[in-house]
Formats: sequence, C-alpha cells, structure tokens
Amino acid sequence: MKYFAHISLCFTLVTVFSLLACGSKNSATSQAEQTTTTPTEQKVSVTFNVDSAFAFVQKQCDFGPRTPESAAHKKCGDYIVEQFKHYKLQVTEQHAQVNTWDGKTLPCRNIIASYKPEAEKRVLLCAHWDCRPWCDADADEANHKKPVMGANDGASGVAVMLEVARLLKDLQPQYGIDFICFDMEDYGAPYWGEEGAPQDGSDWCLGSQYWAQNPHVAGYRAEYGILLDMVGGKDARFCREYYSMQYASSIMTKVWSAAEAVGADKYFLYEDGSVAIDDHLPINQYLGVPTIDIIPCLAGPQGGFSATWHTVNDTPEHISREVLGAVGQTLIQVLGSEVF
Ligand code: AHN
Ligand code: ZN
Repeated sequence: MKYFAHISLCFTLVTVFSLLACGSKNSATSQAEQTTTTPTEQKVSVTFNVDSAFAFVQKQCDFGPRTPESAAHKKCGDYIVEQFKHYKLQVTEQHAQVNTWDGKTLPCRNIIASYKPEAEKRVLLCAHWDCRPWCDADADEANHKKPVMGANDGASGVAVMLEVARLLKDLQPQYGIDFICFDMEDYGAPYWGEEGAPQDGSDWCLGSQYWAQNPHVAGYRAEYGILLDMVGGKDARFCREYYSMQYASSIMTKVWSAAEAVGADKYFLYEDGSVAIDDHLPINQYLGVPTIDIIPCLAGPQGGFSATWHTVNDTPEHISREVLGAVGQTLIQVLGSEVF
C-alpha cells in the first residue's frame, strides 16, 4: 500500500515538473534551442590535473610503506598535513590509541582538512592513508609478511583529495568540505593470522571507527560523504558497492551521473559490486551521514578489488593516470555543480 502511494506521489511530481518544464520551454526558448537541449548536466569547467595527482601518489610512496609506527608513516603524515595547509585549509589532527586484532595498542593519526570550517552545509571526502603491513594476498607466500607499498591501496585516494584541494581556488564552493585521511584502515587480521582474530570485520577501519564515535567537531554533520579507496589501479572498474547502495543510493546516482557528464562512464558501471568492510561503514552506522565507497571490482568470477590488492605489486608503475583522472574529474563535477 505504502509502496503504491510512493509511486503515485513520484508520478505526480514527475508530471507536475514536466508540465512546468514544458511551459517554460514554450514561452522562453526558441524551437532550435529545444531540439538541441539534452538532459545531461552542464560540465564544470575546472580540469583535474592527472600529472599532479600522480605526483601525489609517487610522493607518498617515496617515503616507503606507511605502516603503523614506521618512520615513513610519521613523515608522510607530516607531508599530508603541510600540503593541505599549503592549500589554505584548516587542519585538525586526531591522535588516538586503538586496540588491534593481535592484542596490541597502536597509535592512530587521523588528519582532517577543512574548507570553510564555519559553513553549515558540508560535504565529506575521505580515504585511508595508512598501508597494510602484510602482503597476505600475494601469490608468493614468501611475501606474506612484507608491507604493502599502497600506491593504489591508500595513496591514490589521498592523492585525488590533494588535487581537489589544490583546485578549490578555481572551484570556489560556497559550502564547506572536509577531507579526512583515516589511519589504521588496513590493519585487519591477515589470512595467516586468523587465530584469535574477530570474525565480524571490527579489526578493519580502526581510524574511521574512532572518528565516527569521536568526531573532531561535536555533533558533526555533513550532507553526504564520498570515500575513495583504490581509485588509481590500471584494472579499475567502479561498480555499485553493497553498503553504499544500502545507505546512500541517491549519492550513488549523483556520482554516477556526474561520471557520465564528464565522459568517465566506461569506468563507472551500473553493475553490482563488492561488499566492502570499509571506512564508509562506521560513518553510515555511527554518524548517519550517507556515505558511498568508490571502490573497484574485478571483472570475472574470482571477484576482488584489484589484481595488485595486498600484494607486492601495489606500486606506482601499476597506477593509471587515466583512472585517477576519471575519478578526480567526476568529483570536480559533483562538487562544482552542487547546490544546497
Ligand atoms: C574488506 O572488505 C575486507 N576490505 C576492504 C577494505 C579495504 C582493505 N580497502 C583497502 N584495503
Ligand atoms: Zn587494503
């Protein structure tokens, strides 16, 4: 009953809007303009620079794998903070201690960079910046205890955010944006360490779990959130991740439409994707900010995210500038056409 009521309301609204649209067209535009008008959104004129984005990937990797407590982690964190400050954003750092699957208590550093921190209407962009200490998905067992370089799994999302932050001077949004770099996303129990590890996914996403329960601003709100995870792989295709559809299907539609508008539709597919235990989950569950995950799904029956995922091959030479650009230009399109 409710369902029908909903459909008929939608139908009524569509009818009303069509009538309004027809009315204005007939009175205000010429016949020629009517036939050339297409329903696609207007393209935002700011260009996402793929070489700049790639350089941000390379720079993070030059520090080495950014695993918890490593010197590379500390130095790269400092670099990310400085870079966002350079683009005139207000940076807040969260330092916490988190409990891990292997019984340790490890330091966790979330980095939050805010554009127009005073604005009430806000968009949240996020990615993780830590690296996984174990290449436990590598074909060679000898690599299972080596750290992941994380060019794609970590650095790519941060790189796209840094490039968007660099372009804010051209984009000039009237609303606020928070760029959050989460730490300790990738410390989930490795396959070889199953014993004693939780089976509910709670060993992943420790930084975002902390932030979602202790946001840097009391009562934090955003209109919606977009998580970027592995957005630079040569084999990337972005499908409709399960929790994103459950919690934020209208944001999926918004982003996938923007991808079409910028010609990135060959990467953004209307196919069901993976089920990702990822940083968007605590944001949806604890804060109720509808947040999607732009995360790839591999074609074929074996599934997974990317061929380099949690292997020693997750390095800058396996990053595609074109994929970084497809995601980056899509975000520019979303942000540049946003009206609240
Ligand atoms: C799982 O769904 C287990 N992991 C996805 C989260 C992730 C790990 N993203 C990057 N590394
Ligand atoms: Zn990972």
